[in-house]
Amino acid sequence: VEIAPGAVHLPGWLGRERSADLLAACRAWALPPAGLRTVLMPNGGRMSVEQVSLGWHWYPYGYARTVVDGDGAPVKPFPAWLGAWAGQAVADAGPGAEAAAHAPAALPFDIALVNFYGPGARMGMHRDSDERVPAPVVSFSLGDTCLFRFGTPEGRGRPWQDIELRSGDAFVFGGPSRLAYHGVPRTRPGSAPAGLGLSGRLNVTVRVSGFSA
Ligand code: MD3
Ligand code: FE
Repeated sequence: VEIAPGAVHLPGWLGRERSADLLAACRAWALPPAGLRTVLMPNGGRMSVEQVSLGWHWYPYGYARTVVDGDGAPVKPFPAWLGAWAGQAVADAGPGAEAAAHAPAALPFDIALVNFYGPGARMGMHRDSDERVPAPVVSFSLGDTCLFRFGTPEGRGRPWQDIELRSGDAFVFGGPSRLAYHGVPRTRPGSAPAGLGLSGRLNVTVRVSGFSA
């Protein structure tokens, strides 16, 4: 389902097996060193979402190989299988999600950001511009349903579209949607599928850094 040019929602794409495997991997990634942490923003506020990075460590605003704003440990490796899933989701999304200026698979996926939303956690409207190439971003959701707000590249305000993201959904943001503002105004605590065994919401975004080493 294409909700805007290059923004393709793939409901239920993960299925049960990949959902269970991704959740198990997230539990391991959450552990220290270089595990789950809240991010202190330059304005002094702390993000309500807890986050862990793979491949390259994101901090406001850049990427590093160590947790420069936390325990200082080397970032955990980015697993090849997660890059393969993201590449398959991009292929399943169809040609609109490929950035015009970016040849498919010209560069491999090499970053994942794992976001954990406990009760009341949210993410304000922002855009993701710390990567150096226009490759698509692929998002995978697990656990509680959330309200996802998708705006325009022009600014944080309206117009926007409100969409529910559910456990098992994939979303590909490529082409003109890659630099659109977006956020998560709320989750729906208790809405996770009973069989999964997750309280709260996890979102994994898979990205191409464009960094050389
Ligand atoms: C559109 N995560 O990690 S996923 C983020 O649910 C982030 O945790 C949200 O925004 C979450 O930066 C939303 C959907 C998403 C992720 C990355 C994008 C949409 C995007 C990058 C570019 C355009
Ligand atoms: Fe984002």
